[in-house]
Amino acid sequence: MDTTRRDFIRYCGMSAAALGLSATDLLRLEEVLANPKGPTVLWLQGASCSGCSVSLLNRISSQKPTTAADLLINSINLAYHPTLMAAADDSAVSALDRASEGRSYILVLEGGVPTAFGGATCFVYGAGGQDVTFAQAVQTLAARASRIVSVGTCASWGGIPAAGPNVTTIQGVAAYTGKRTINIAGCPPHPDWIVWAIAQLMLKKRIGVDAYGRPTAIFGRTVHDVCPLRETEEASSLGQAGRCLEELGCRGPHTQAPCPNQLWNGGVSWCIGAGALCIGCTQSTFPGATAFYRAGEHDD
Ligand code: FSX
Ligand code: SF4
Repeated sequence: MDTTRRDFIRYCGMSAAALGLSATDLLRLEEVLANPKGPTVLWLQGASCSGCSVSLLNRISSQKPTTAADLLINSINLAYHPTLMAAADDSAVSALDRASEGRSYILVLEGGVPTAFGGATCFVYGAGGQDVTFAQAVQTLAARASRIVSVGTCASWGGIPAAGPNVTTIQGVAAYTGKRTINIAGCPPHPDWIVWAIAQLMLKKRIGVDAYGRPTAIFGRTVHDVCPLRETEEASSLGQAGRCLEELGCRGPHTQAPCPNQLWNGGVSWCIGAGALCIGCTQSTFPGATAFYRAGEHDD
């Protein structure tokens, strides 16, 4: 096993190691996007806010790989990523074509799939003089992918872009393609969850999933199961530190995620730790009916 691969596996152990991305790292990303020895990963973005990609790149580490660039360049052969790759226009599409023809690849999809209007509310690139919709790209690339990872709640089940009236009829990738996907839920997902899933697939390990396609190794327990505020006095309003937020609408009891144990932003905090409620972003029903989405409640 080469050193790079060993480094990557060490990183992937859901450890406290962290990643970051500097301007220099981005330049390196522009220079090197193909490691011929590495497994190929193709990453496409549809109806989303790009927060899943930002989450992946928001990783800071004192151990090798020290940066997201290390991770992406030296370990994952990320042959296509619309917002990270240096190539643009035809050369970017050529890179995608080259990477998807012949050899097997892991397809990582971020964002929901708009299906109304022939998918024409979300174009991802042009090919042969034709604009290609996200829906078309997903169908084509999913057909040849060795595995498909839905990164984020949008790609998994529709998420925020599919909320409310959903006039573009956004679907999750599995519902749209009819194919099995590994659903790395979260809006956004923790970077370790994303990397963990890709690593498991590169290592050809079996990933056990729940009824919603989420890996049980990550999403096997509820936030409430491991919340440090269990059995504490109920808060009657926000800002009462150290009190359980259930009466205020905390969704922790019904949300499968390890946030209390893992922490976010390089291990700094998590939603409840920062005084907010759990909003249930790893659930298939997210965002669900909240005051934000009830007609009239926010009208003047
Ligand atoms: Fe969705 Fe990703 Fe939420 Fe955003 O792009 S899971 S809207 S944080 O980031 O797809
Ligand atoms: Fe459960 Fe939320 Fe209370 Fe934590 S704050 S114990 S997750 S209800």
